Amino acid sequence: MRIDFVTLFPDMFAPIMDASILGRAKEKGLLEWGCVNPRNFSADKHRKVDDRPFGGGPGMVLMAEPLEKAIKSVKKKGTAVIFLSPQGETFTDRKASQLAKKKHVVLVCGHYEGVDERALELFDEELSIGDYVLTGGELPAMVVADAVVRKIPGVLKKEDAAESESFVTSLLDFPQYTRPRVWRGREVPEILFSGDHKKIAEWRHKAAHAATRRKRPDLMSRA
Ligand code: 4HQ
Repeated sequence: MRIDFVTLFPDMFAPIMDASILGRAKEKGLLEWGCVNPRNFSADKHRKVDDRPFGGGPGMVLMAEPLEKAIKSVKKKGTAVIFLSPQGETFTDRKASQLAKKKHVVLVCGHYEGVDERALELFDEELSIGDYVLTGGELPAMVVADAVVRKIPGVLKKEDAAESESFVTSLLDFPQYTRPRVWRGREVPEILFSGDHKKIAEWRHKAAHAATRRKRPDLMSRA
């Protein structure tokens, strides 16, 4: 997959996108990514990309023209163009699975008070990562990229296969334990030392149900 970020702050991306599992995905040839800066497509001699809102009010609005040119410079046949904003449909793990099937995704990061309303037609989808307001769309775009890239076959090790996970099974993860066997007087459940893999799987399934009922009952009532 290739991901292009349309952003006024391209320096924010490499520290996240080239580290850890995303970095390894790139090294393995499973991910390519790049940034395109609308400032490089500004018609203005001062490379202006924002202006004051018509009708007055605080802040600045991103102009449609440099955004359109930036998107057009990377868009191909079959590209999914996505705008990150609190006004979007909520991003979910299910949406991540859908996007993971795409060959090319463009994630457009807004700034300031938002973008000119007439630019919305440039996007296939508008997604929100949650009901809170951030300073820009860069972190949301990387959140989406992270959740999508880990779904690409070969990105995760076999052991933590993306399909067997929390949200896919619509349950929270079962509790995990590691050494030491006793910590501050608290013991690891005996069953985990039994060597009986069927019994352990049953116990984990029950524990996942109990945790979901207690912490996220809203997940249980879903499909
Ligand atoms: N912003 N989910 C404001 C977000 C956001 C979110 C991105 C801040 C867009 C204009 N994006 N800019 N929450 O808070 O996606």
